[in-house]
Order: sequence, then C-alpha cells, then structure tokens
Amino acid sequence: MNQKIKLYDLVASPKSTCYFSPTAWKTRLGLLHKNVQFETIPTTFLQLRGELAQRSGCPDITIPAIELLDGTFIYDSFRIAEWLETTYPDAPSLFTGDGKSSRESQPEQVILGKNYSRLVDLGLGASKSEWAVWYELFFPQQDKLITGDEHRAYFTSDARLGPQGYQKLLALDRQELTRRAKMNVQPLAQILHERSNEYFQGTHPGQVDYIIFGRYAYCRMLDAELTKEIWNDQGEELNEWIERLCQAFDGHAQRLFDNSSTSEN
Ligand SMILES: N[C@@H](CCC(=O)N[C@@H](CS)C(=O)NCC(=O)O)C(=O)O
Repeated sequence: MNQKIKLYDLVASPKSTCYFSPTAWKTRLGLLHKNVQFETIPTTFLQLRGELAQRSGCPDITIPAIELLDGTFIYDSFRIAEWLETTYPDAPSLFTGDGKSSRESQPEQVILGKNYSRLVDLGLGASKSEWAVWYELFFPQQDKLITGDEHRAYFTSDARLGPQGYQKLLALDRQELTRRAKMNVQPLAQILHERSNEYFQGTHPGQVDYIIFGRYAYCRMLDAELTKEIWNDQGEELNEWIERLCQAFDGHAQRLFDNSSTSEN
C-alpha cells in the first residue's frame, strides 16, 4: 500500500480544485521543497469545523493541516515548516536560502532565516480579516465561490467576520484597496530589483518565498486579471520570480492554476 502524508487544503465547495488558501500554499511548497510525497484532501469550511476538528481531536484546527501516516495531525503552516526542517535534514533547508541541506547548515543561519520568515509570515503572509488588505480586496471574489445555504451562513456570519462584517466588506472602496495592495507589493519588487535572479530567502528559494508566493497564489486563484495588475506588472524581476516559482517542482503551481475549477459537478 502506497500511503502518503495528507495535506488538508481549503476549497469553496467539495468538488472544487480552486486552492485559494494562502497559508496552505506555504505548506504545499514546503512539502515539495523537502521532496515529501503527499496527497491533497480538499476541505470546505464546514468540513474543517466539523469532521476534521472532530477526527483530529483539535477543535481549533486551521488550514493547512497535515496528517502523518500514523494518524498524527500537525497544523499551523509555520509549525509544519519547522517540523519539515527537522524531519527531513538531508533535503535543502527551508530557512537558509543557500541550497545546502538542513544537516549541513549552521544553526545560527537557520535561526536567522527562521526569524526572517516568521516576520514576513506574521505580516504579509497573515490572513486576519481584520486588517489584511488582501482579504478585503478579494472578498467579493471569494464570496462568489461559496455555495449552499449552510456554507454561506457560516462564511458570511457575524461570528466569523465581526458585527455587520459581511456588509462592511462588500461596501469597501475597491480602487483604494487595489492601490494599497500594490503598495504592499512594491517593497517586494524593490528587493528583487536589487538582487535579480535571486530569491527572497537567498540564492535558493525557501520559506519566505513560499509565504510570499502563497499570497500571490491566493490572488491568482481568485482573480487572475487583478493579480496581473497588482503583482506581475510591478517589475520585471518580480514577474520573473513568479514565473520561476510557477515552474518549480515540475510546474506544480502552474498546473494547479491551469486546472483550477470551482465547479460543483
Ligand atoms: N497561522 C495559521 C493561520 C491559518 C489560517 O488562518 N487558515 C485559514 C485559511 S487560510 C483557516 O483555516 N480558516 C478557517 C476559518 O476561517 O474557519 C497558519 O499559518 O497555519
């Protein structure tokens, strides 16, 4: 029997292949980076709060979560990244950006890379609806994907979005949000402009790249046209970095973008 680690990823409906969760992308790319075989288990918001919370024994479980072959669940993308780093020491480090294995890396260098990743993770990479321009900007697109009365009731609830949160999110000035989103991307374009052909983590990609690419993938899955304006058109080096990560790991990300479907059939 060929059992694999399971990656629970978020979808808007049971048959959808539109993987829009920015945090799940961080783990997806981390697993690929460490050359770990895995299968994706599409999970809706209701399945996450119901079946998965129950089966894992973790009522607060979030996406991404992985299930190991012995049935252990690990969740929180950063915790999973740390687990991958120590569990697969012979594969390239996620935190050093120099292509060397975790085993060959200096502990101080790993710590530095980890702190850098964590800082980006809690800033640009975070998904809190209260502050993230990304969540606000792409909310109407995400809203359109959520179907079914029970599912919509959960997704639009005040418990999830705060008092009148749904109405407030839909009433926001989209032009202003687009402008702010572009400003979030500007420093990224600048960093790559200063060291073209490199990655955010270093000469090789790492967790910082996967966090930033997760944000890009979220945008791209929800609105490819707006994403081009916000991301690809903001600098040649950034555009090239996106292309390199789309094609990395045998074109894994590109394939998911091409096969993305929200259909319920
Ligand atoms: N810090 C966590 C954040 C995870 C998170 O917020 N995941 C979202 C999806 S992107 C989620 O599971 N949301 C469930 C819900 O809204 O009920 C991580 O990086 O894993």
